[in-house]
Amino acid sequence: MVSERELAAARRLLAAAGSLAALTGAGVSAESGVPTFRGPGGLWRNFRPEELATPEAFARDPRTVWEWYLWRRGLIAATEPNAGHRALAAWEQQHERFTLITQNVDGLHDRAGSRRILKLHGDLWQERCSGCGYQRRNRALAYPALPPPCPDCGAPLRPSVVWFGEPLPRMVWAEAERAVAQADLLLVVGTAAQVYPAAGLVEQARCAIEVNPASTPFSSRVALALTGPAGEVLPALLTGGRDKITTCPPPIPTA
Ligand code: BV8
Ligand code: ZN
Repeated sequence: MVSERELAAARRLLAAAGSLAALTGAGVSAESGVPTFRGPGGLWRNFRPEELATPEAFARDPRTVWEWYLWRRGLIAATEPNAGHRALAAWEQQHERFTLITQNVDGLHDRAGSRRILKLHGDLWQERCSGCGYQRRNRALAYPALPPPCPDCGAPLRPSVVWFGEPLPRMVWAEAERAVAQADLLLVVGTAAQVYPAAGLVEQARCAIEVNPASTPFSSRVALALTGPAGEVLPALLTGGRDKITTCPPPIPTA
């Protein structure tokens, strides 16, 4: 659990930060009921990432890959954003200099009201053609045939997410690196910090606070590791506190 003393220290760092960025992972959606990737009962539990979240898997068996994504869409459609998503959306409304960067493809930050979101790994509710440039937003939970054909050229449509071995969207990645470089403080929320290059943003942060019930490779290197669930810690942290200002400890040493 997070102590009041740790929360007060985190609020002081937050109050001292002129600009803030947040990097979220699957853990921020855990309290909404969306399984994480690596946790108990996680999405990867029954599959290996290489089996489904790669272009090779899609080329080999597009039907199975689509079935997995449609199953995830159905699961996510039945959930709601939680207090952690809403706290980040509320912070964005009150602070100009705030950038939300997410590894998640579930769309729960959008549904919580966040507007300025850098989606590093794409969006489960977006589809694009593997042949031409066609793309669309779609909330379909089922299709008459899998993979769905592109309405323009007939080639298979794919979920517009970034698979392993695929590059992140260049502009989004550049904006995320710039946001972290300009941020006085980075909130690292609900990520095991195992997937790169996203996890590398934590190393680039001047000062970071981690929110996670478990430890990660960065827990010993951030300014503060708040050991608790995002749905509780973020509202407590982002409601603000008027403690005296402090400065952040020295930058995170690279590994
Ligand atoms: C790239 C979209 C280069 C799809 C995802 C060989 C070849 C190429 C690259 C590599 C390679 N070997 C390694 C790499 C790099 C690879 C990588 O990092 N692999 C890892 C596994 C080692 N990365 C890539 O391939 C990336 N691309 O490098 O391209 C390139 C460049 C130019 C040209 C060509 C190629 C692409 C990576 C993106 C993969 N796509 N998602 C989909 O969703 O299906 S990744 C996937 O993992 C999700 O996006 C997820 O968000 C992300 C990270 O996982 P986490 O979010 O951290 O989730 P996890 O379950 O792991 O952890 C949850 C955490 O929450 C835990 O810590 C838990 O304690 C915590 N938690 C639980 N409950 C709560 C909580 N926290 C707070 N509150 C709670 N209540
Ligand atoms: Zn097409």
